[in-house]
Amino acid sequence: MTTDCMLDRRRLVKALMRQRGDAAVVTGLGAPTYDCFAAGDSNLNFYLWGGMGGAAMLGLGLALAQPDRRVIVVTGDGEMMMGIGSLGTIAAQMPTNLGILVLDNEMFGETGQQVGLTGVQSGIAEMALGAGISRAFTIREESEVAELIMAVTEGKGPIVCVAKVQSGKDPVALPSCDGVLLHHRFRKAVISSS
Ligand SMILES: Cc1ncc(C[n+]2csc(CCOP(=O)(O)OP(=O)(O)O)c2C)c(N)n1
Repeated sequence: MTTDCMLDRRRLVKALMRQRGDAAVVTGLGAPTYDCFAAGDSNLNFYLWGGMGGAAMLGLGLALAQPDRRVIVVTGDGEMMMGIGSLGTIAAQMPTNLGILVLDNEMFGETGQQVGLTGVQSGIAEMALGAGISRAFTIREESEVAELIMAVTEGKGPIVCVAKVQSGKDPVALPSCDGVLLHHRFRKAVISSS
């Protein structure tokens, strides 16, 4: 991890969740899922326990199916890098209601803190711009958090925001890992509030 990664991920995610309104939130596996659950459970949260690389694409499908609802993807740098090609598809589909937040700790926290590619040369916001996403940026300072939250929750999408966050030393907060339950309660919540 470089000294770039200073933001408190739990505080950032908690602040984001306070401003989510009735957004559907898809969480990438590992620490981003725990961060979102720790901020408060919701039937409108869809926690991914697997499917590494699929969070942004799942968000795209939801955003297209629910055009009047905000869809927020909260994921990690490792998860996003695994599905990096999805950004080209998202740019092509241009869902205006999709905001993607990448919590970038420059490592695979879940599996033992191996250095990830964003800790070497790669920049996810730059890759998003290259994929054709018109708004993508990276923040490193607390003073930029409010702008990031506004962009993820309300900005005209598709938007990719990257926050350089500290490695997770936070207490693990585990939502249910019953996939059937998570699927049904999310589907019911989305349908009943559309
Ligand atoms: C296809 C696949 N490869 C590898 C894994 C193992 N794995 C689970 S979480 C994870 C790292 C996730 O890193 P990141 O998205 O950056 O999240 P962090 O925990 O660092 O916040 C890895 C490699 C997996 N679950 N699936």
